[in-house]
Amino acid sequence: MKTSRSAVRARLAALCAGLLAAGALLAAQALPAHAADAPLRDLAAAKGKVMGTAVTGSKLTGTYGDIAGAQFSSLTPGNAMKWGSVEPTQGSFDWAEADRIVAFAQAHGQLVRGHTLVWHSQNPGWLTNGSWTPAQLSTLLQNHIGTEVGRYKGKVSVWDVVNEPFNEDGTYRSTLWYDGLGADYIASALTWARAADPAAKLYINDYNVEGVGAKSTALYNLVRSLKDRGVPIDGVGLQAHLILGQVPGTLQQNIQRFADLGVDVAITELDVRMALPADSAKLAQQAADYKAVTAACVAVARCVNLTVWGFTDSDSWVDSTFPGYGAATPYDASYAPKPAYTAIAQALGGGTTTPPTGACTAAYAVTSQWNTGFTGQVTITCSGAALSSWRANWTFGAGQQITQAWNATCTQSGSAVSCANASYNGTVPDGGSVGFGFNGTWSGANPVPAVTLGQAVSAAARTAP
Ligand code: G2I
Repeated sequence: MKTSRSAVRARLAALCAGLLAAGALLAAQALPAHAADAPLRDLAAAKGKVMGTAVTGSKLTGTYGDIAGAQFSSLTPGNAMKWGSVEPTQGSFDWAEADRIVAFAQAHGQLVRGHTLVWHSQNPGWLTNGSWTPAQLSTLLQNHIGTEVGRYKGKVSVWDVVNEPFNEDGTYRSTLWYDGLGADYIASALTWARAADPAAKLYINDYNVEGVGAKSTALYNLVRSLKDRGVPIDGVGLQAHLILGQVPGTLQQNIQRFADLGVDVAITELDVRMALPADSAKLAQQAADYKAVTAACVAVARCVNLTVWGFTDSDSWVDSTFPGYGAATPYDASYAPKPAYTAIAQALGGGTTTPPTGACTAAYAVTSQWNTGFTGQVTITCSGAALSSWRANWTFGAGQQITQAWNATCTQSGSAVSCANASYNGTVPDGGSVGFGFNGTWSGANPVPAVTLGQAVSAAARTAP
């Protein structure tokens, strides 16, 4: 795959150089388009699943942004939506990183899983250091949920409303909320979240609840009783922070029993940590572990979302929390996919077809330019490959703004542009090409961006939780 991709890149570089010399402005990037190389989000969509990752908003540029946008159909802010992040001082809010992640997701046709509204950790100091009556605590929590869920109404489609409510033995964890309000803080939080955005899916999320055991059974009993009482609960999140070689044998059975209660299930924070240094045997075991988790989700229709807790080893909580452990994610710290990546793809039905023979590429050209405006054209060409739908993404480097597009639906959020095929030009046959055009404004400079090509997310993948 690497050989073919670099060969294609070399051919494109030569092509670009020639065209630039001839005065045309062009940028292109190869997208190998055979099934083995389909992004995880497309493979997951074909199985009726959403493929997600936790992200850090400040990193969503360059290669990190390219991979986050191309491979995943759902983003979870790793920290940006936690109470301590959004309201560091009482009454004074900082939504910058959360907004950035939401805008990126919108520009890339992705869902956002909001994480998390009610937790014992990462709360602001003013909250944890205060002394509150139960009535005050209740009001604080209701306002927090109303403010945050309300702000992202219609933009965040799933919330981890309550995070980590249980101890390992299945008793309730002693927290600010449990100690002050009793176990019904959970029902209250869910009810307030439903009121703030009736369309959002509401989850309870915990760790060490992947297999059948005391803790997962406590969660199971809680969900059953909430449903019996008519409290709004749509799903459970199994975090799945796993240790190499320790995927619980009862994972699929456990997912199924929650599904049988009538709720959705999501694997919300998957990672598989190993003692460092990594070696090929450990990476192979890790691949088997990722494959087993993915397969268990694929096997249960109501397992709707598989999210990794960071996609690259350079952006994982593991290394600082478990000294001597790491390498827990599907891409290494230099963004090379690891065997775990291939394992996820295979468990989603990819990676089993003929090796690549060609690629589809997107070429960007400025076809005319005047004092404040310009006309651009993107041409998608396939050779030895074909597309049934497409999405061209780029980032403007100098404040350019699209004003109008034809033969594609374009959205621009900040500098990020994403253009999906129209209803009539999604198909690009082997040996064929399609194009779309747009008008934009520019000032000072109008540099040519690099265009990355992906397949359009299906309507089903966009709306599923
Ligand atoms: O701990 C792993 C995850 C367990 N489930 C709930 C998740 O919300 C949790 O995420 C992690 C984040 O990935 C870490 O990034 O939660 C940690 C805190 O419990 C996050 O770590 C914190 C560090 O402790 C802070 O020092 C740091 O300022 O990340 C902060 C932002 O980088």
